[in-house]
Amino acid sequence: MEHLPVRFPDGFLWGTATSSYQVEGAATTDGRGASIWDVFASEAGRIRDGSTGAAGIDHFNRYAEDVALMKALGMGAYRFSIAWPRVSPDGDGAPNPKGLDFYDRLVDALLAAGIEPFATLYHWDLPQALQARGGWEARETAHAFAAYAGHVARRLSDRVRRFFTLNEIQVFIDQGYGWGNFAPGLRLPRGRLNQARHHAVLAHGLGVQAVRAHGRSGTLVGPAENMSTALPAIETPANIAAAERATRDLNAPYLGLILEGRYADSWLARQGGEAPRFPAGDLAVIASPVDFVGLNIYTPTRYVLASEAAPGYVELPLQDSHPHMASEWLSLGPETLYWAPRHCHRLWGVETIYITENGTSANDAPDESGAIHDLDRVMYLRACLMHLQRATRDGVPVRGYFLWSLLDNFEWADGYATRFGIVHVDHATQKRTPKLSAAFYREVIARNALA
Ligand code: IFM
Repeated sequence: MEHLPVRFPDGFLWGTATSSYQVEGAATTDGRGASIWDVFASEAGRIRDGSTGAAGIDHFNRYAEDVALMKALGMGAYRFSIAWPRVSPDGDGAPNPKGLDFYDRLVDALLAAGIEPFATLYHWDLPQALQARGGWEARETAHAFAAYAGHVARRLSDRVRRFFTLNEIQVFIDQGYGWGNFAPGLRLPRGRLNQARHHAVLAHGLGVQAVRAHGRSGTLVGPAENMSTALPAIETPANIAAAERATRDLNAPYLGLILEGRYADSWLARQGGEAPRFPAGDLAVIASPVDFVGLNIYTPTRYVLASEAAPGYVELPLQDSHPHMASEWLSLGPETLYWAPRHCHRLWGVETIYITENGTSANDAPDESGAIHDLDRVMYLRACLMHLQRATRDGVPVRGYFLWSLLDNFEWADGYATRFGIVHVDHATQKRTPKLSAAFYREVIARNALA
């Protein structure tokens, strides 16, 4: 039988992603201020292995080595985030030029290596000084974010063409302000949580406007959200339509709000009088046109079947036997790489989509020779990329893919023991060793295909 490669469209962009607090370290260097994660992680019992991100994986000092690794793997792009407390140690006021210098150096190294920089403006490391003034519960935080975004755009947009605003609003609001397992560790009642979420989504809109106002002409900007995704349990037209409806409901206060410019009536009705309060102009700001949408995709949210009864679908619970990866929350469901971008395109007409994160944790350990054969990750990535390729084949406008993550790093409340990298990091020595999955990904990139 002829072996046909599973090809991606010409020009498809392949990269990896990281975030500032998870990799940089250098927590006080060059005037960096404290972030909510510095404070949260230093509190007893917050992080599973008792660690903090203070040292990260020393990317701040080892960025040149890390860029060389990317180049050796053939990456076309790198998605990193900028630490707000490096640029604005107190959250607002004049920018700290030394804090921005690090991103100058990183961007220059990337460009010299032929790797396109994609910068995320906020990946959860809110300046602690702003948390002291209410954090995302305070409307001023959204305006401080816009001022900071303007500083970054002014400094970097001569070399960085694409910016993402905030990473995964859903996660940092729900887990940081609702469940309390992420910084700042709050468990707010529903009304206050809705207000904090509204301010974060408002920050996205103000950030889009700031990047356009202060960036070079031609600078592009959009959100990076972990879109909750409903999958049709059986791929019939009726179930597919039901999955689209369910996905729209699931994302009502995030991507739905950003891309439709309104809170869905069904979502408002469910808030029982505790919907956010805001001035009339906010919705237009939030819906400022974006140039692309970034989707972080790990796990399916629901499987559904069509139903005659409202809301037009029924959710099917996962069976106890449903497989998951090393992180218990990461249920296997590689079809999400097909359905998430397809729903995003069909529901909201988005014409440029990047998969801004996808990857898995695995219990990786070097063997006696020092090699790391992370077969679980290779299996997971291969399955995900098969479904992503199906999306591109069906005309869904996905333009690039950023694997999470380049390197093992600080996995938030799980600490360093949970490993997401395709490059192993020895956390005692900071030694980097590419895993089998790095070799797998290098082949995918080189062929622009699953071999
Ligand atoms: O490590 C995180 C990242 O910071 C945000 N998205 C999910 C990843 C894996 O949990």
